[in-house]
Amino acid sequence: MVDVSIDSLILKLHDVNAVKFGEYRLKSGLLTPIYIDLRVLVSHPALMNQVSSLIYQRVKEEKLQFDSVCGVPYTALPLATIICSRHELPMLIRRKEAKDYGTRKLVEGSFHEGDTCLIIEDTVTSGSSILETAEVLHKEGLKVTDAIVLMDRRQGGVEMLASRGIRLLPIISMFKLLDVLRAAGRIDDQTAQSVHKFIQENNTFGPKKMNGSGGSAPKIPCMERKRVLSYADRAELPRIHPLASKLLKIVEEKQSNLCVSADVTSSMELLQLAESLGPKICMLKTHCDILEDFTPEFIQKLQAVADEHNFLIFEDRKFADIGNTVKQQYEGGVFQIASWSHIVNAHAVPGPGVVKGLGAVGKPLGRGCLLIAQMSSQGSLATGEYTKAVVKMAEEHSDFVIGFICSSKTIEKPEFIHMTPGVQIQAGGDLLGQQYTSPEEVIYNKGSDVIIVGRGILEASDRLEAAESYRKSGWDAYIRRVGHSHQ
Ligand code: 5BU
Repeated sequence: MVDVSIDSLILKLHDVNAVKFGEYRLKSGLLTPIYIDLRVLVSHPALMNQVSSLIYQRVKEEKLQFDSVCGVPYTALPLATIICSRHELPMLIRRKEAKDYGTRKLVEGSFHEGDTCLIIEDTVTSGSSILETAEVLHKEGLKVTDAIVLMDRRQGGVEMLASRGIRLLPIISMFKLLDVLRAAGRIDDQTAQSVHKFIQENNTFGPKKMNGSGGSAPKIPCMERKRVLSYADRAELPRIHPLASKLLKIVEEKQSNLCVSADVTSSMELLQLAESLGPKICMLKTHCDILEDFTPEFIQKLQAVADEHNFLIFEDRKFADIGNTVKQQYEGGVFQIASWSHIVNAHAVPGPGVVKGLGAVGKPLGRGCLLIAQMSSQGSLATGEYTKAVVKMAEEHSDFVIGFICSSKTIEKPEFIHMTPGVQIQAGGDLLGQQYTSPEEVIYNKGSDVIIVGRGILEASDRLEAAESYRKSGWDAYIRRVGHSHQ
């Protein structure tokens, strides 16, 4: 329901030229292939109303608590006015310059010290305009905890504001915009790809790239104190494995660090799961040997769904034999895993031969491997010195090993991906030793990158709704982690 109206809004924004494609020069001098100018909205009252309704809907969905609303001048001012007038909410106006007579106030309207003010904005690139408004409000003794934006260009604004204690809630992301316009035939694949590339190469939050393409916004001083890199920054690290980079880009783009463990026994059900949960996940994990009806045709269909929804496939095969045997198990047999699974995992128990054997098959195909450094099950023997030895083995084979299955971050090298199973929002476990930790704990406290969730989603009465709630918990925890590391 919400998505439908967002899709139609995106098309209308394109109709009225609020979104333009071509070559535009930004204030910073940088050339951008997409230009978003929502100032034209004021000439389209029906659109103004639709946007205001969507913003207010978000306020309700998130159950936001605040005492007043402030629109960032100027474009968001009329939007804030419509929302406040319709719903009888007190509004504040931030002046751009203090007037030179009378009270010299920078914020107009009545408020008390300690009040919370919700910020509304039309477009965010780096987040600096929201931050400026928040700082003016802070000086007057007001608190700002949340901001809603109509269009998020996905260039680091969410992360930068999180680092300043402000949660940014976007209505439309750049990637959604591109998807809808492409699906409607408004732009071709090449245009969509060039904008994707531009966005990914011009993240304004984080270390600047050597080529100087640092984005369009003023630099925020706190960037230099950064400890946790964003997914987007890690994707660009010079020594990162291409598959790890691809995964991190997917995570960033879909705002999802959720891997669903599709532990079902029918290939039809697995395909339905992949199709319906595809938009919510960065990866789908399989156990192909529990399927009762595995066929090469099923695999072809699964690959098509993975392409359509842009997620990776991870066969949780847990190889654990001598190199020569795992090589055959990976490449051949009924399953021919190497031909379709982007990622596989292995136990380090046999020694480095297991990685070498798998690598002989996987490396030429561009595949990646995760080593099992820790397990989620009770009484697991993969702890302490064993875990350390696994990490060392990974470091020595980083041309094929892209990361770990683990319960918490095992190494401070941002090129490695940490993925954690045994995740449920409810605490507890099962009768066979599985132990569950929450997405918040795994991502925020344990420093892992991806949550792997099976029954938490599969056993829910509404799997799609459950997947969305895991996606959101995992993503919010990441935003908090990146944010706190900058304070
Ligand atoms: P669950 O339904 O969320 O408990 O499923 C967890 C999945 O992750 C399941 O497929 C396990 O085989 C897999 N798993 C795990 O739970 N713990 C581990 O340490 C490893 C894999 Br390795």
